[in-house]
Amino acid sequence: MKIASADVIVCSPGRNFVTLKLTTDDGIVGYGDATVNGRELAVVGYLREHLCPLLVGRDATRINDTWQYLYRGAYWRRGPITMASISAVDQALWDVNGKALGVPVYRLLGGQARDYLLTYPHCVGQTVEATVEAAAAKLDEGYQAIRVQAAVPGLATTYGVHVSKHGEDAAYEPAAGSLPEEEEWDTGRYLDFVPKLIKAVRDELGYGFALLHDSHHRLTPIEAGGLGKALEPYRMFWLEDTTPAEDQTAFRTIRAHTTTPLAVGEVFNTVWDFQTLITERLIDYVRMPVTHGGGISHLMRVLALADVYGVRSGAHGPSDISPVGMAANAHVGWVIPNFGIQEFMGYPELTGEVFKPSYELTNGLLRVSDAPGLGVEVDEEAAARYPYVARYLPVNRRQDGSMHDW
Ligand code: KDG
Ligand code: MG
Repeated sequence: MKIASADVIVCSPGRNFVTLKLTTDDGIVGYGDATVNGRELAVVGYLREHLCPLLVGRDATRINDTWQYLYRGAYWRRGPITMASISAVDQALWDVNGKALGVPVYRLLGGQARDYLLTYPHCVGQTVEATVEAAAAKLDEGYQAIRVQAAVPGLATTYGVHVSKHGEDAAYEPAAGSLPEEEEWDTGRYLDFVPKLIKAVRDELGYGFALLHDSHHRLTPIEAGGLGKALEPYRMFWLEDTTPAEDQTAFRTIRAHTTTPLAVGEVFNTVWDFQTLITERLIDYVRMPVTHGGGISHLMRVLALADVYGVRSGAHGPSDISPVGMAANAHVGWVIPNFGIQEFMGYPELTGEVFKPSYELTNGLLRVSDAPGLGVEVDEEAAARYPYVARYLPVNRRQDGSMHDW
């Protein structure tokens, strides 16, 4: 079975997605998600110009060898663009091989290890009261885990609580237009506010569910340690991305100050980004998703290392990872021993016109289907109706006008 063609589909059904389509000489089609929010066309260029020509004619059954060829064969390797591109190839090859054998990908990865995947949605509000209400509504729907974010008083904007045409939780839907939106940041106001928010959620709704919060890379290590300590009474499931993620040693300081569980890695893309964090037991959850982490093959390796150190999975699952990438996350979660939780933010309605996943989400529990491959159909005619829209993610400034991490 050889790869006969490699094509890239770029579409914007509610938001931008980049999808690699591989077709074999016997007509089997496999898909892989390569969406990097706000930098989509850089991945398209990497795929079209540099990877697709290498793929045509290759043996589609040699998934590991192709991965090594693309990774070791790239002298300028790693980074989100390269690793999302390699990931798309890897996902598409697993999809092809599952379809060729008539089995779901999870069967090829070792088989089912659990009956469902615990997921968490986003609960947001402009006030603490509105956020508690949003959280209560999700718990009423049957969710057992929720992430809460609320507007920080005194700031014009807060990460995670934008109001947009797709609803309140659209922080990750970049603004269409020529320049990034500018958000406002003040660490003091944030640190004063978050313990009050989390306390209100526990006081009003109790402790019978997993509670998560995302700091989105904005604190220093000592600030993060202090926040973790302040949140200890509220038994968080995790505190996410407290500090800028490129500094692994920051977690030594954070860990020394708090027992609140820590999650990191949604912007990571290789096992090397986790080496210190995992082997020194500095984190509790690996946030790297299939789409940005070199594919199913590479994420499985990272999670195998994590398992040795008692670290569990918690894959990134915002709406800027397509349903193909979400399905790939789910197949991995279905088979590994150290699954923790899966983020499932949800999609704009239009996305469903293009991507038809067969996984099912019921009462916050995600189940993969027995459809061959990854189990996601892509309607290419529908995709053509929604062309790419140039969009940036926001940037972040402190109140004195200087730049801060977004
Ligand atoms: O594109 C950026 C988003 O995916 C990111 O901001 C979402 O932090 C995020 C999360 O935890 O879902
Ligand atoms: Mg996050």
